[in-house]
Amino acid sequence: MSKIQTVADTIIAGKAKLVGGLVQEALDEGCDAAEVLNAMIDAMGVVGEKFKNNEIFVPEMLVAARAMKKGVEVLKPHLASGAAGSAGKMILGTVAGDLHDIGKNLVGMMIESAGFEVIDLGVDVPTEKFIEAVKANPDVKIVGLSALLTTTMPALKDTVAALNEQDFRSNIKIMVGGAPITQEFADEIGADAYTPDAASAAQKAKELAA
Ligand code: B1M
Repeated sequence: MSKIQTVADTIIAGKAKLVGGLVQEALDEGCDAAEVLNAMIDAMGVVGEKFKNNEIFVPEMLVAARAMKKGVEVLKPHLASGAAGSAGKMILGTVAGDLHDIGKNLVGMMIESAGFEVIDLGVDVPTEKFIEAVKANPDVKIVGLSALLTTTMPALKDTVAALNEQDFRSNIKIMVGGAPITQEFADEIGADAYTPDAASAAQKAKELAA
């Protein structure tokens, strides 16, 4: 079995203590960091499928998420390379009611490596906190919102609507993403951009801030 497959299987099994070492071994053997990351993302997809099929439950999803995070820690220096801050500032967060942060963290990491300073507000972020953060950072160029649940899509919509009403609106661009989000939904709620993954989010952020 390839080392990358072992990393993926270890994430699915939620063996957080082993993942860091295995990712390092994969890198030492010459595996490409992006390839390792993609296999890890696919592993979380497998975890999601197992959850949907009632083969595993929330605690198992949680340990898989912990394992994924341990692997990302080891990968981070190999993926992120840009000089933070030179492209501008971005505020990022997962919307109210939503605790998923692995995708958001990857988006933040890739956007940082595209040269942005990322102010990460975390998960379950209420609308007012996004607004306060923009007011506290008037030079911010982009606000990025992540939502992973169909049940938090309305919170995403409400946050975008509230941001759209602010005096600072013409100074910022709003980017949205997350598994249930589509370009159509982004257009409907008045966001400036939707991207399906972390790499395209970084590319889009550079375009929007140029
Ligand atoms: Co949850 N969960 N979860 N979960 N979870 C999903 C999302 C689910 C699809 C699983 C399933 O049923 N197949 C399902 C949602 C169904 C739906 O809404 N249609 C689900 C559910 C139901 C739930 C709970 C309701 C379960 C329960 O309690 N009964 C609960 C909700 C809690 C809450 O948020 N209030 C819950 C809880 C959890 C855990 C806490 C246990 C854990 C999260 C831990 C953490 O994040 N720290 C968890 C996990 C791990 C998952 C799955 C298995 C994996 C998510 C993940 O990290 N994926 C997930 C199944 C799946 O995704 N297939 C699932 C990997 C990550 C790299 O991908 O986050 O999609 P993703 O990010 C991508 C893109 O979406 C995009 O780029 C990223 C990287 O390429 N992207 C952006 C994300 N944000 C972006 C922002 C952008 C641009 C792109 O611009 C700003």
